[in-house]
Amino acid sequence: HFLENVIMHEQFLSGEYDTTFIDKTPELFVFPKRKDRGTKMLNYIANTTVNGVDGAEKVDKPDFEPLKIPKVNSLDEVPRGTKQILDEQGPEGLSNWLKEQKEVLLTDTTFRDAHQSLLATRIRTKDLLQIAEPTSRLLPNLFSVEMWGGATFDVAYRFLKEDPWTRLLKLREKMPNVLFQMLLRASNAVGYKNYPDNLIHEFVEKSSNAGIDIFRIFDSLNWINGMRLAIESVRENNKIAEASLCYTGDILDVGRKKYDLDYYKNMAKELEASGAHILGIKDMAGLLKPEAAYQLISTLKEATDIPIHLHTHDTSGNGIYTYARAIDAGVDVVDVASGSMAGHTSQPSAQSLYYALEGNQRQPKVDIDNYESLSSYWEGVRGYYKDFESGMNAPHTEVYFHEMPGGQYSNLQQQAKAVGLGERWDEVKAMFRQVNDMFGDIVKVTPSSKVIGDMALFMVQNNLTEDDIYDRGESIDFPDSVIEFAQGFIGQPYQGFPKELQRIILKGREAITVRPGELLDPIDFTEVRKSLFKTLNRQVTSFDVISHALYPKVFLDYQKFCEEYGDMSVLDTPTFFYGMKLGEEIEVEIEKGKTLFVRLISVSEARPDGMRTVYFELNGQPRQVEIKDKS
Ligand code: 3PY
Ligand code: ZN
Repeated sequence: HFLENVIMHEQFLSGEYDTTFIDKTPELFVFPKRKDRGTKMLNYIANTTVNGVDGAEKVDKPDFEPLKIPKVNSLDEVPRGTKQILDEQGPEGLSNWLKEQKEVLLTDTTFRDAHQSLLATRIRTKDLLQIAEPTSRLLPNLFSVEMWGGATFDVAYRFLKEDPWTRLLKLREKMPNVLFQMLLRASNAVGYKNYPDNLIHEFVEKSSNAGIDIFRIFDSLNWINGMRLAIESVRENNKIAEASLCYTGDILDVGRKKYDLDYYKNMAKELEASGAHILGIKDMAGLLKPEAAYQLISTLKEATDIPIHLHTHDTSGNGIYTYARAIDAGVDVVDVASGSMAGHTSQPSAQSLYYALEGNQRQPKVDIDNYESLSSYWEGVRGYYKDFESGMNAPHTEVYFHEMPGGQYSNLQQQAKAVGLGERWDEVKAMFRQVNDMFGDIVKVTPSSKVIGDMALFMVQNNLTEDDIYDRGESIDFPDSVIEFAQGFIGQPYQGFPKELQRIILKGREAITVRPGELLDPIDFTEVRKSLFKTLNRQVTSFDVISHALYPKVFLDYQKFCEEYGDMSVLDTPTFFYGMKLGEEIEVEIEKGKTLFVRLISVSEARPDGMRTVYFELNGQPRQVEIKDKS
């Protein structure tokens, strides 16, 4: 603590100190009092056992089968992979290598989009980490593993009470051979609004240093002005810029002209000219039908000279067919998920695609048995998170109508339940489409999809129709995200805003047409660091500084949680979500080589003041914790 105090002291940071600094600065010797880790952890377990996990209904802890982790030998040399090609040949070299490959390559999204789309992004680092080394050794031929970005950043702090940077660093250690890919919402970084330019720059630099190789960059309105800064930042860090167009609408529908083949062709050429190493096609809702995929990929292959990476969601059930046609047209890489985490709102299954391409020259070169054994692991893990399942258990072709992104489906559904609209979910979906049309048919992907989702929830909740908005809009207080969208704070939609609706929402507020980043003051990182040091009373990392700048409240709430309970990412997932059963014993490795043994002995009835006593044994010693029963 002494060293921390010194290096974070204002005088030290500003360079205004001499040899008397230590003698004359008594506060350097003030150390924070720390509650012991065992006690904090028992508090968390006791609270979760009595009250359930924060914000969710209390559920009894189910019995789970042990997870099936495939055995690999850590002493064997790690097989070479695409990461080595990037490190040796740079992003251009990697891109050229990619174009030379005959077979289609695979990006595995199980560590990110698959669980974002199926389980509201809830898979914890612990469950990712124990399968990381087997994945790296059993699937060294993957093009990349998508494991960061999108909603994982926010959800890690907010719901999982863990640090997303630690996830990245730890996974990187276990998977040194396959490229790591993240989803970057361009000027919205991993958030829901535009951030200052220097924050985007800093974010890209620090995530490159921490282990990200490929940045899939998109703008939620396909507004290229909003993407250039991110593309340039990635290039400066010698990483791969996968600049992406978001696919919306239907190029096969001749009646729907706004987003036609030419629109995508022009966008792809512009992205290539902006410095993309790879062209991403981000079909975030799974709207790209098989023949549309064939036409789109053929056209873009001809119009550009960079490799093409296709991402889709299998909501309609047509994902494999879409990929098959894209592969016929020469797509270089496609996104798949491990079978047990695939399908529906997630990506198509890796194994299904493998078998679908039997006899095809472009069949991917992966070991299918290895894929199956990894998939068995994920099947077990998925069971831990069943309370977050969307309930979708068959293909939904209605996605062609509502156009809701796969990554949003389970989240919006959770949100709808939280505001008491669980029973009216069908209405929310229909309203989602209606709001899209009112807004002039926009690209819907985070954060523009959140704007549409917020407005749809708002209208259903308040029983408002489209006519009500036009007739009585002046007296309606619209959700903040909707106002910010109309102000131009997340960018400019293609062909502009519908003027009348924009006027009704703005109620006299100004709208901008320039890039929001041009107007936002840069962040003073040294200032943030200093003030964080004061608040947190500990050494502050560059990662903390960025996270605080992106999500001040979420970040500080997480710090408060850590102060109260400690680092709960060490708990096994069933205990993290459900607490413990009477008589159960668990082992918790709180750091390498230091394991605590916890047994739950009994829980008293609630007393008149609502308090209960929870009796444990911690490493054989009796311990008790007082907890307020909130039921
Ligand atoms: C995200 O931005 O989180 C997405 O997954 C968009 O599809
Ligand atoms: Zn996606």
